[in-house]
Amino acid sequence: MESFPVISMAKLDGEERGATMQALDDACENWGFFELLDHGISPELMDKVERLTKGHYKKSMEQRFEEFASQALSKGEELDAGNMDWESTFYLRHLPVSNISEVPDLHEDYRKVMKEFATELEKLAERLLDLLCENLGIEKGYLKGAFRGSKGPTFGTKVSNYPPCPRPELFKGLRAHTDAGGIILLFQDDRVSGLQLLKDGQWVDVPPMRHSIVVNIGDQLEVITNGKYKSVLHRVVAQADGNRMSIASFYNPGSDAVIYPAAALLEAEKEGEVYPRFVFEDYMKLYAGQKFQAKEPRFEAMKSTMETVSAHAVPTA
Ligand SMILES: O=C(O)CCC(=O)C(=O)O
Ligand SMILES: [Fe+2]
Repeated sequence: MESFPVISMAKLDGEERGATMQALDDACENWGFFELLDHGISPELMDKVERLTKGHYKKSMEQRFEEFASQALSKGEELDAGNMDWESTFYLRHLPVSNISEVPDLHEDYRKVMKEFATELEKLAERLLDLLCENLGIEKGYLKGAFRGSKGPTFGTKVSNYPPCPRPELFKGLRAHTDAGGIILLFQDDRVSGLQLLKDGQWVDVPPMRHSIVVNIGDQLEVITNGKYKSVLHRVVAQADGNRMSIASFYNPGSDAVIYPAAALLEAEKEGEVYPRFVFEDYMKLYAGQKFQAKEPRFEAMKSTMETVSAHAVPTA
C-alpha cells in the first residue's frame, strides 16, 4: 500500500512545485488526509502550545476525567461503551468572534498563545484553500468566498486529551466519523498515536510526526468540489499507555453561507445532482445528532432544505 502522504510546503517555492501540487491533489482525492511539514508555523510556538496544553490538562481537566473514567469502568455490564468516547475536551472559538477571553480556567499565557496559534492556523487554512483552488482549476479565492457568508468563516479549536485507557478493547478514544466542516488542521501528539483513517476498507494510522500539521477534508469541501475531494472516516483508538494530545482546528463556512457544488466542477453528462445546496447552519443542526453516522443520508436529507427556504421566501400578499 502507498504510504501516508507527507507534503513539505517549502517545496512549493522551488522546482519541485509541480510534483508537490500533484502530491497534494492526490492526497485530497485519494486519502482525504495529509501531513504538512514546513508549513510556516514556528516550532517554538508549537512547543509552547504543547507545553501549556499539557499543563492545563494536568491542572484543570485531569481530575474531572478521572472521575468520569472510574465511573465508566465501574459500570460493568450496564456500560454502553460503544456510545462513549474516552476523551477529555474543551472548545475555543476564534471566528467570527473569539471567546478565548471568556473560557474559564485558562491561564493568561495560555489564552495569549492559543490566540497567536489560531491566527497562524487561519492563515495556513486560507493558503491551503487557495492551493486547492489551483489544483481544482477554479479561481483563486473561490473556496474562501464560498465559506464567507455574511460574517466570514467560522473557525474554532477543539483541544483534546486522550488519557491512557485500561480497557482499550472496550472503549474508543473517538468513534468513527467524517468532519462536518471545511478544512481541518490538527496538531497531534508526536509520541502517542491513535488517529486512524479508513482507506480502501482498512484502518490506516496517521503517523505522529514532530511539528507537523495533519490536514483533512470535511463534508463541505466534498459538496463544493462535487465529490472530487472527499471527507474520509476517521477515529481515535484508545491507548493503554500514554496521554495523547490533539488540537484540532476547524475552518468552516459561516453559519449562513450557502453551500453547493462549484459550477465549474459539475459534470454536464451526469443525470440528477448528487450533492445538495443548503445553508451551512442547517447542515450542522443535522450533524449534531448524526455525527457518528454515514454522511450520505445527511447529504440526501439536505436536498429538501433549500426548497423549504425558497418556499418561505415566496411573497404571500
Ligand atoms: O484527535 C484527533 O486526532 C482527531 C479528532 C477528531 O477527529 C475530531 O475531533 O473531529
Ligand atoms: Fe474528526
